[in-house]
Amino acid sequence: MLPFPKLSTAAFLAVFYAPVAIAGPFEARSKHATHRMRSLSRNFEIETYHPASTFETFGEGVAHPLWRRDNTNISLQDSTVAFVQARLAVQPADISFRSTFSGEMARHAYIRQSHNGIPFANAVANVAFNHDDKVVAFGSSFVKTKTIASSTPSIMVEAAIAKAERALAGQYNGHQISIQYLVKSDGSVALTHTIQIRNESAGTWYDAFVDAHSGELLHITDFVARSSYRVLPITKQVLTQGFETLVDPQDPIASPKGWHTVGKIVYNATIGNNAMAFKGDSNSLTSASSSILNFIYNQNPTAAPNTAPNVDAARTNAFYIVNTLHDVTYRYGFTEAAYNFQNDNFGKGGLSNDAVQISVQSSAGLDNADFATPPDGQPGLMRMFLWDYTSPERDGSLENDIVTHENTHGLTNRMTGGGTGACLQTLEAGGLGEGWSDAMADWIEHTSSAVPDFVLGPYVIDYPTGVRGYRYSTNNKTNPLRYSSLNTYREVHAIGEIWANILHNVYAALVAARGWSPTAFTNPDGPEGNIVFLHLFIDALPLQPCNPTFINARDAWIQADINRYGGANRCTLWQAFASRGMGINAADYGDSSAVPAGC
Ligand SMILES: *[C@@H]1O[C@H](CO)[C@@H](O)[C@H](O)[C@H]1NC(C)=O
Ligand SMILES: *[C@@H]1O[C@H](CO)[C@@H](O)[C@H](O)[C@H]1NC(C)=O
Ligand SMILES: *[C@@H]1O[C@H](CO)[C@@H](O)[C@H](O)[C@H]1NC(C)=O
Ligand SMILES: *[C@@H]1O[C@H](CO)[C@@H](O)[C@H](O)[C@H]1NC(C)=O
Ligand SMILES: [Ca+2]
Ligand SMILES: [Zn+2]
Repeated sequence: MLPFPKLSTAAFLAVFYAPVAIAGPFEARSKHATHRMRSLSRNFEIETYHPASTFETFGEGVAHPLWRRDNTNISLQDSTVAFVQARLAVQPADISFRSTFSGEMARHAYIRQSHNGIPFANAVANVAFNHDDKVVAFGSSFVKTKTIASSTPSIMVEAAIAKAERALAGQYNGHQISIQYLVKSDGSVALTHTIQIRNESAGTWYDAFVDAHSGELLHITDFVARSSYRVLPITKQVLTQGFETLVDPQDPIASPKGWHTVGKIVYNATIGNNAMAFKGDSNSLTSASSSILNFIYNQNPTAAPNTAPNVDAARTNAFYIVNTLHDVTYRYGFTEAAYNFQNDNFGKGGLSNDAVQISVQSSAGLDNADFATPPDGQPGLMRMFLWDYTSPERDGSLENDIVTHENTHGLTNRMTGGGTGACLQTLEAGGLGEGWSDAMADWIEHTSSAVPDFVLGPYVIDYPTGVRGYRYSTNNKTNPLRYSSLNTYREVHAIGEIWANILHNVYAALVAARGWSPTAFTNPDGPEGNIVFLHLFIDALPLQPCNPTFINARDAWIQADINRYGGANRCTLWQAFASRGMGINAADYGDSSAVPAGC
């Protein structure tokens, strides 16, 4: 924590805002945090580059150059520009605003480096301010530019579209094309045409960055978060799920017009303001079974999932889960202004017309599911597949932890980096994404203060230990994963297991320290540990930098606790992180069990 200095602005700048290092080009260090190799087809791979982020958190906050004790009435934009200008020694003309939002505990500004008025795609920064208008977190991947391409394209956009469509085996989807700068790993800066390419039958959806001078495809953002589930030996286990009839499960605060109304229209089917659930195409919804808004379809476990009434039971369940998650996470801060998924935003900020589309029993795959998160204002797409480990097959839409896992990709991709859907792209950040998705499924299934081991996907593959390598557990023999396991893991779901298990232990520690609330879904104001956990989970997302590392993600939790609880859970959090190798000296995938002095 830095004290507030009583100095003139000029002196203050010199003393407290000595510019921090700006990320240089790729150096000889682990590439987890900066790169991702993607195989797009059998003979085409592309390695994407995201300049390393610096991330600092400031506890009770530091003053920015325009801060005045007697007047905190300065715009978020002005405060942000002043802080970043001082901190990074860049000019205001080098800064362009992407978006801002005010959460309960912090106000967030997301900016991009820019040159001649053209923003950079992969050099971004985020600044968070607390209620005193002091800076509490700063993440940046701004770069020192060396050679920078001319800002006037020499390749026409039509040629760039053709190149991107060919390379990515899809079609330009009509979304507005932009010109953006892109930092390459050698430090040079290219000018690009940025074009969305989709292939609906293949389930792909990219932003393609085509060099506007050479015509080369330089970079992609992959909007689809896929899940793959490891196969375990099949033994006998049947998970019988108890269906119940719930009446009015919607939360009137989070969904003021319920789950079936958009504008003045009340839909008599699995469609509404937050989500629509269909099979095949968007006309194939489940209609109400009797008078309006009754969806009573009794699943028949001995019949194939794609026969009546099982299709309707599946659409109804997926629709119910996605809406419930919308409502619960809304209470904890995933609101319209925080880039959530809704058709009508009721004038509360953010971009609308982006409710989640749920493709139930999608024929595009088997034994899996996925979720595409394009930027705020474009609908998320969840595709749920059938699983053929059993006969009849089982339906992922009827296993709530699979639906929850997928839907949480939408939460984390939208709330990290300001609604772009582009900030969990590195291997390490993608791994965190998988981890949060498992951790949310873990969180939402608790029905008491007990913290049993958690297993993901036992129903769909009909196997008691589910689809992951280990159960999530507080017992380090049951689950031996630690921060240093990142040294040997090379795949996003495997890396996600490390993070989800750390969060399982953070959850257990918070519940042990602060107890458990049975009303956490609709009352986020209690002091209990399960409520604290979900607040910190969600508050940390917008604090962390674009493409966070594990260390960044941990630091964002610690800062989120300072913002909301004045650091009351600091030692509990540090002890839990340290128990799995993420103590204060953890770095470069080397464990540390050290906690701060006094803990
Ligand atoms: C804060 O700024 C707003 C808009 O510029 C202005 O209307 C308001 O009077 C200001 N309040 C104070 C306390 O300066
Ligand atoms: C979309 O992908 C399928 C394979 O899944 C391929 O056959 C088709 O040609 C692709 N479409 C385009 C426009 O490239
Ligand atoms: C809703 O659908 C049900 C069953 O399909 C039907 O009986 C009912 O009349 C419909 N209600 C409205 C308002 O369309
Ligand atoms: C595993 O857990 C036990 C019991 O909590 C503890 O004593 C031991 O130090 C832990 N081992 C490691 C490697 O953290
Ligand atoms: Ca939105
Ligand atoms: Zn996933």
